[in-house]
Formats: sequence, C-alpha cells, structure tokens
Amino acid sequence: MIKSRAAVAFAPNQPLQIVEVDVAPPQAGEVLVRIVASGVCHTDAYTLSGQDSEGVFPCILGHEGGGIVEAVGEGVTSVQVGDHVIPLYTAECRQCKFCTSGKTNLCSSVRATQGKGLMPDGTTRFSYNGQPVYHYMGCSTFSEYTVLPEVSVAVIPKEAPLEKVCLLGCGVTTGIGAVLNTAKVTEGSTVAIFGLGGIGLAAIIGAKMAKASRIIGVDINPAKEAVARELGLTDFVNPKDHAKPIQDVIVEMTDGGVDYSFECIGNVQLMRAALECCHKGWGESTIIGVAPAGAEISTRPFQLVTGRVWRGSAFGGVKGRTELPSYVAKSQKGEIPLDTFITHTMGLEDINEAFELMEEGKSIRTVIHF
Ligand code: NAD
Ligand code: AHE
Ligand code: ZN
Repeated sequence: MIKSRAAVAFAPNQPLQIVEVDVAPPQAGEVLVRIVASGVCHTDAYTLSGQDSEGVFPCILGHEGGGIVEAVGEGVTSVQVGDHVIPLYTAECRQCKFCTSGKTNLCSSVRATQGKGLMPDGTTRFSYNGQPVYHYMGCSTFSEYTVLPEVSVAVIPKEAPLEKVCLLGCGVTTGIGAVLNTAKVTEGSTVAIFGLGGIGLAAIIGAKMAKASRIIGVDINPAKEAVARELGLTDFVNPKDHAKPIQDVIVEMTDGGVDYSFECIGNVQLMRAALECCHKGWGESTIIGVAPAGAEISTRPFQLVTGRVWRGSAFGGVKGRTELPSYVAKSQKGEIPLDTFITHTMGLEDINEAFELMEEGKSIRTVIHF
C-alpha cells in the first residue's frame, strides 16, 4: 500500500475533499501511474452533479491526465516502469470483438467493470479509512497515484510535456477526432459547432484540418467568440441574439443548412437543433455532448427520411494506444495548439475552484499540477 493525495468526491454535489487515500499495488495486467497533471472536463462536473447513471460515490474523478509508470503488475508487457502515459477511458485491448471489428474504438475488455467504478477483477485499488473508494472512467486522475489496466494507457514520448498533452486524454482528442474520424468532414464543407468549450474549440481545429470552407460556432457565452476565431471560426452565432429557433438561423445563413454539425454541450434541445440545421439530402450531425441520465432526443422522423444523418462519437472515435502518439506528435509540431486551451493552472488543493471556473464559463481548461 502507498499513500496518495487525492481529491475525493464523497457524495454528489459536494465539494471534492483533499485527503490521503491508500492505493493498493497493481495486480496482474495493471499499472501504477504517478499523475503529473490532469485537465478538468465538463464530464467530471456532470458526474459530480449526480446526473450520471454510472456515477458511484465515494470516487476519485478525473480522466484527462498525464503521468509516469511507477510499477507494473504481473504479466504486463506493453508498458514499462518510467514510461510516460496518457490514461484512457476508452481502452484498446486489440483483441475483443469491438477492437477487431475495424468499425469502432469502443473496446469492451474492461468497460463493464469500469462503469461500476471497479478494476477488472471487481475490486478497487483505492481506500480511505479502510473503506473502498471507487475508480472513475477507469482513470481517476485527480489522485497523485492511480492504478489502471495495462490496456487503458497510451505510451507517449518522454519529450512531450505531460502538463499540456494531458488534454489529449479527453477534450482535445474528442473534438478533433469527432470531425476527422466520426463525421469524416470533407474539404470545402460547411460546419456548425454547438458549444465552444474544450470540445467545441477542438472540433474547430478538426474542421480546419479537414479544410472546411465555413465553420459556424454557436454559444450563449460571447466571451468564446475571440478564442474560437483564433482557431479558425468564421461565424459566431449567439442564440440569445435571435428570436427564431437557432436551426432556422443557420439554415438561412447557409442556403439550406450545413454539411456537418456537432453538438458539444450535452443539451437534448440543442442536439435537435444541430440535426435540424443540417442540409436536406446529406447533412450529418454528430452528438458529442453527454446528456443527463434519462434525457431523450427527439425530432420528426421526416428529418431523417429526407436524408439527414444522426450519429454520435466517444473519444472522437480514437483508438488511444494506437493513435494518441500521433496526436502528441501533432501538438509537438504546433498543429494542435494546446496552450490555447489552458486558461488556468493550479494545485490539487484548489481543484474546487477549477469546477467553479468551468461552471461560470470563465475557463476553457484548468490543468491541475500535482
Ligand atoms: P464546457 O463546459 O467547456 O463547454 C460547453 C460550452 O457550451 C460552453 O462554452 C457553454 O457556454 C456552451 N453552452 C452551454 N449551454 C449552451 C446553450 N444553451 N447554447 C449554446 N451554448 C451553450 O464543456 P466541454 O468540456 O467542452 O464538454 C462539452 C460536452 O461534451 C459535455 O457534455 C461533456 O460531458 C461532453 N464530452 C463528451 C465526450 C465524448 O467522448 N462524447 C468527451 C468529452 C466531453
Ligand atoms: N456514464 C455516462 C456516459 C457518459 C459518456 O457518454 N461518456 C463518453 C465520454 S465523456 C468524456 O468526457 C463516452 O466515451 N462514452 C462511451 C462510453 O463507453 O462510456 C452515462 O450517461 O451513463
Ligand atoms: Zn472528458
């Protein structure tokens, strides 16, 4: 057992508490990672709010981290002590039906236990005062030390700054990947992006990479316009400035609708708007935002009958162990400007402030330094 400083979510809607938890050694097929830095994603806040049907408490949140392997369990072959890694909430075992399908990044190897806050053997490695503390999304990066399955870490070059490339563990990769892998946006296309937080801004980068001709951003926070334009946004639309439904505004702006849209908020009304602002006959809308448990999407089936397509994307369709090194390389070459996303940095003791900044719309990403 080792001691680890961690931000524990003891109950929904309560501030995280910084305590010293006990961490058990990695078991067979597992690795112990010392977390160097972790971003805070809106999904952490969503789970803390109690709206996540998979939220179990007490738990250690955080899933956008970067760290260094400190120890490996029995039988671990693909990772060594000293390797720099990015934890993966979407594992990649390369053996399951999903991994071998060539159709999806949704690996099934550890997903069932991961969703219950447990390691693959059905137990936890974290405890506090002798009581179990649950894992989160298979990552729990708001802890100085965490334990992950071997299949849930991507090894990256040691030169990459972990306090920046940690953002590739979720937000930045998700937005870019949704555009390039899921929607497969083509050159010259028109794109609408709903929500210009970490995910939506990354989707702008993806749309630029895909050589989209027009990139329309939708957000109720006018402060997002400047940074979005810096990344390549061509038009900013604030729904508060318009009386008519926002899908109608976009359809008018684009002679019938956009070729591709992305919902990066987690609001089912905006998921509908994102679908309905797509062009008749071919427009495709991708849902990225995570809606509260029990929420449902709706539209007139006629929207689909007349050729619009509705799809969704998890972690940008990216297979982490295979593809993350190329995202790291792109960030190293300046093709993915991670600095633009990092509006705040702070120590673990101030992590509740990071959640407040996000809720107030004042941050894009806060990176916690350990
Ligand atoms: P964020 O809080 O940084 O950004 C959300 C943005 O949406 C903000 O700019 C906010 O002003 C805007 N917004 C909120 N309500 C709006 C409204 N009614 N109309 C227009 N704009 C509105 O969040 P984020 O970290 O970028 O995450 C965005 C969503 O993506 C969340 O739901 C998160 O859970 C989800 N997510 C999904 C995946 C995935 O793999 N599918 C990965 C990461 C995050
Ligand atoms: N537990 C949630 C599901 C939330 C969800 O959809 N998560 C996204 C990643 S969000 C990262 O910030 C995802 O990858 N989903 C696919 C998966 O396998 O979880 C709920 O609503 O139950
Ligand atoms: Zn996330």
